[in-house]
Amino acid sequence: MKMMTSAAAAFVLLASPLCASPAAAASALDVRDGWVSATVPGQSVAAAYMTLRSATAVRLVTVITNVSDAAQIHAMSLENGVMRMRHLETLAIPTGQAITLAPGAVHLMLTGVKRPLKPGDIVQLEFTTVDGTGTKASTRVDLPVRKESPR
Ligand SMILES: [Cu+2]
Repeated sequence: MKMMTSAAAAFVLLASPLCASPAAAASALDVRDGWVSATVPGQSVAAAYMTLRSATAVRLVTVITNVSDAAQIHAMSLENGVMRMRHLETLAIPTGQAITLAPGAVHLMLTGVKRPLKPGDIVQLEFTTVDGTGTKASTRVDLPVRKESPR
């Protein structure tokens, strides 16, 4: 009887910090200042830029859109005086740190864009992240298209 009581007390102590943190809010990716570059006639690629934050450390693993066959995470680096794009499998988003995707830096590359994207269009993106425990979460955003040549 006494053991049951202490077990119950321990459960309450363990459970309360979990109850205090809303799981849904903690797993959601905060996407700000996002935009997608307009396509250049004859080209089927576009780039997406934004600032990403997360309340918990996560890795961005998948991005899908309603306008392209695929979306890849790309990094740009200067190699022997030439800017090169490198495909990243995942993008780490440490707790509370702003990760900025910008022209000339890390960006999302939309490939196989199905129709021309022009300023004023809206592109839906869905991000899938994985946290340290392997739990997946998805975040959906609508980003405006702006006039800018994809790199
Ligand atoms: Cu790229």
